[in-house]
Amino acid sequence: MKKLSFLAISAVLFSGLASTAAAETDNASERVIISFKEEIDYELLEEMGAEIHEEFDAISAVSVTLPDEATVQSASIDSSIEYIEENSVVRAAAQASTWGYRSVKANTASSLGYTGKGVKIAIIDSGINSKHPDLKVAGGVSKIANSSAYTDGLGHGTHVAGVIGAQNNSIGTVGVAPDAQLYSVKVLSTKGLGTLEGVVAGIQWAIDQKVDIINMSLTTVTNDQTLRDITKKAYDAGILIVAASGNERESGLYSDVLYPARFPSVIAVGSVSQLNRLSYFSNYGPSQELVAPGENILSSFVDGTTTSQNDYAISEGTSVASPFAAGTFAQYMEAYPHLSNKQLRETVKRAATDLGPKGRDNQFGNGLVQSLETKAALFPDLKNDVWYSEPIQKIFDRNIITGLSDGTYRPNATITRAEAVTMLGRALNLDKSNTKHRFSDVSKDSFAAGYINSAFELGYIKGVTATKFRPNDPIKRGDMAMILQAAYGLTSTQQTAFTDVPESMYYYDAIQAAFSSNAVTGYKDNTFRPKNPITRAENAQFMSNLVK
Ligand SMILES: [Ca+2]
Ligand SMILES: [Ca+2]
Repeated sequence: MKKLSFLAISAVLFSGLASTAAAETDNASERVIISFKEEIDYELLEEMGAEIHEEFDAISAVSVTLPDEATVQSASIDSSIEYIEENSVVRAAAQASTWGYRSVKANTASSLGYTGKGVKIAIIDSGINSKHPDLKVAGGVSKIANSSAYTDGLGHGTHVAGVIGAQNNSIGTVGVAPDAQLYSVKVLSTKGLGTLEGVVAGIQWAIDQKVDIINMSLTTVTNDQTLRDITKKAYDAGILIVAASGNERESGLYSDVLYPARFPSVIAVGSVSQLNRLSYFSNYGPSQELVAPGENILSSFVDGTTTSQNDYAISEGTSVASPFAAGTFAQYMEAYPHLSNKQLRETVKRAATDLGPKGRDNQFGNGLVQSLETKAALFPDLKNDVWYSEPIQKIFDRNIITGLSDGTYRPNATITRAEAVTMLGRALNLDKSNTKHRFSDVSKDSFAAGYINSAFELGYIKGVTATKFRPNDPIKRGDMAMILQAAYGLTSTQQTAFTDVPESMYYYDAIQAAFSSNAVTGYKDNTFRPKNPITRAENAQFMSNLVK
């Protein structure tokens, strides 16, 4: 559908340009075509101050003049708008994005500024034609016998490279991560064949170069221990490894994806059509992790039989799907630079569009890869510019908190008593290797044991009994106030009448002291809710009020 509407718009542009382009050249305003996801939103157009020239009802698009570039930018991230195209002869006639590019929402991420900047991607393949005018190659190596150059004699690696990194210019196509640094690791010959040794050496080279992402649009049917070990080593080194699931579905021989995609350290990417159906050729099974566009994709190419450098070809295969995922990972890596490869893996799986049966399934894995649709906050599940944004950023910067293992922050989740003491311990630089164990229910190996021992020794915390701390219980707001009062020596200067904090309660003094020291806040209805578990966002706010 998207491709059809794109073609329709191109046609309109060609026929309409003669009468309009010449008339409006030296104008600060922007003449563009806006395509809406549903119906044309006239109210929004009026808000933007758009002057409407043509309406294309059949494809829910309009050609308009917008007051300025800033309006175009803000419109480009409006959720009701599918895409905006410049109404210019050069763009429409020249560089074209593929349906796959739009399908993974690379256009949205790109308009937000995520283009893979600063991310190093090794393409372990047949080489890359570094003379292609639409590609930039940062470096590379050949692990092919009798060939020291990492140029491409097959076209396969050059096609993969274009899906990830075709330059955003006036020619050819545009990649998902055009600003990523591409490394050509040549392990496949001009016949498309390679050896285990070559692939392993290529991965080793990528590890040594400290790349961020490895793309392997190659498969083998054998479970090689060396290949398993080297991919695990790369993964443990923090590299995201993305690989093609394989094109052997029709053979009926395999009940899962092929190798190396099948290894746990590798993200297996299957292929879907423009209708989001699993491609007839795409392997699938229990190891399928994601799917991406893999049919009818135009990308850069090199034909070994000619001397032409600016070739393009339409191709299909999980080899094409894998780089769509790799490029998308580069965007996420740019947006969330402090997330680990494992956290990014979980983040991208969560963001995928579920296809087929609800939830993860063997055909589509976690679904269709999707890039960012909004400007990234500190963690993927946080929003920008809300009450907790600053406090969480502040205590993150001071290493008091980290995200969870799946990359989220979960602002509304509760925290355990052990976690609360750990944050306090980090904030106050307590001795985390203190071995004066006090509580029988705090394991000596617990991440919090040292901090709990130190905090107890200093009189900041008490047990719930003489020997029990209940480290895994959620901590209540009243109890957190008690800890903060003790740890920061807070004293009460005035009394505030929270309707739910009677003087008779054990936490009365602590809440008064913490509140009059501006360490804690109550609710608008004049309650403090001392018995409620504190949320991670609330605790971040309390801690940020106290740390310098
Ligand atoms: Ca281009
Ligand atoms: Ca599903």
